[in-house]
Amino acid sequence: MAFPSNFLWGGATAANQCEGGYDADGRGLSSVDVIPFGPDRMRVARGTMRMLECDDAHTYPAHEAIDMFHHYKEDIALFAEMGFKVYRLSIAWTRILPNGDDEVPNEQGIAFYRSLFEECRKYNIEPLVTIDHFDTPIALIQRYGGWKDRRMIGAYLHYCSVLFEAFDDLVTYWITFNEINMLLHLPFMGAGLVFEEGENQAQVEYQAAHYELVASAKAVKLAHERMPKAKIGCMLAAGQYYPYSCSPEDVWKGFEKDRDNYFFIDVQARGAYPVWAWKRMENAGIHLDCTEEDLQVLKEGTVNYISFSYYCSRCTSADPEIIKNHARGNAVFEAVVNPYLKASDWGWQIDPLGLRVTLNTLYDRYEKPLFIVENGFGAVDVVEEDGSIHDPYRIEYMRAHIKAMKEAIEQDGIPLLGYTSWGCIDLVSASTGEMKKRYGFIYVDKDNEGNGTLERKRKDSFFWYKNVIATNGEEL
Ligand code: BGP
Repeated sequence: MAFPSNFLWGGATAANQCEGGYDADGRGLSSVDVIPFGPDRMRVARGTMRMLECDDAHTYPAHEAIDMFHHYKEDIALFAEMGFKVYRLSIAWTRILPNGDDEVPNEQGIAFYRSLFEECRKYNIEPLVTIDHFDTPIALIQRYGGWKDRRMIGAYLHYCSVLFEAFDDLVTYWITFNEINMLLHLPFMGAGLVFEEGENQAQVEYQAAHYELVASAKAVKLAHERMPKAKIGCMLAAGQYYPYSCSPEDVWKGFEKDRDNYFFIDVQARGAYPVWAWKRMENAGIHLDCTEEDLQVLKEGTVNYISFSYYCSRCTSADPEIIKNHARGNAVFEAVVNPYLKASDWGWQIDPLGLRVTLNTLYDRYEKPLFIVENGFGAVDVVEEDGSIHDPYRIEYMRAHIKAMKEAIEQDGIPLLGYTSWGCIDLVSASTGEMKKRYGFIYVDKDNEGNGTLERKRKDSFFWYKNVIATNGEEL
């Protein structure tokens, strides 16, 4: 048997993409609540358009999402029916601390998550909690400019200490920041950064990254002090860069691009900045506010495991002519179309072997247990007249990726803790804000315009995944 008997099969979501209830029970406004649907979405997410409150000219998909806030019992029962061993979710920072750093937490927010975790426990589902999934309280952006400011470390730590206190008895697995490298690609979404005219963007980004890394290390230390059994990890938006050709220039370009992403995990897993990063910052004129104490904290706060998302590999070239051939769906990560791969309707290229490459690269680099916490296929689904939903494309994608994962375990000896597919229930897309881009085993009746009954339905993939879990990955 390839998969260990305690392998954690399950699914993943994020608060802002599924909960809704954005102002319910005293919840405060967060960065993700003000990222609109439509043409301004990317400009806001990148921090080039300032939007710190909602206006009537835009719609905001996070406000209702799939209303898991009111449907969580039904949804967790469906996860249990599939046999989930683990459910990855994130906590909405402002449901706990409406202003980001309130001294007294919002009891209703705590009660909501306690009830949700208890519901998981009822079915022996292990909750895996992302502390910050693209989620910076608006009050802290207004006061501090988000992660531009060192004071964010204290606010985050306070938030962590509230969570550890409130949920210690119910949660063992934690992740400090979702896709921490996203900060370089979507700075507002990743770190609440809005750029002023003439601001040195790289300086701001690397400074914010430093504060997040210190905050992450402090959270790891705190978790271990407070909760001896806790396992706390980092999280990377992974996917290897392939050189478009075997020209040394292309190989070097791919190597450098990979490093830019691994940089964060290098710090979180090894406890220090890699030597090239200091040089790179020096050469780019970046002056980091970094104290001796920070360096010590980074050393002491290394993670227990490395979690990551994997949707596709990426491809790059040193040739400007090739670079023009931009892969549409990989737009967040600058990449060119790989001629050997097919793509989803959103242009995300499909590369199961790339998952094995990624697993091996990460293990070679860090020698820590790995956890795949996002993987999946965003597609348009059609509900047949009889209510059934046939999604063979999703099954095909997942079968190939789970097979690659199995090979990495069986043939390469990779220690893998678990697999949580992304958007196990349909939810709002992070990059486009659409409902139409569906990842779920469970269909949710809601469209891009916000219409629909929110009724949940099982897709074909629901029954397929249930059998995968029941056979511990033997039958794919
Ligand atoms: C990751 C995010 C998720 C999720 C996923 C799929 O970057 O961590 O929040 O949404 O990508 O992306 P999308 O929703 O854009 O299809």
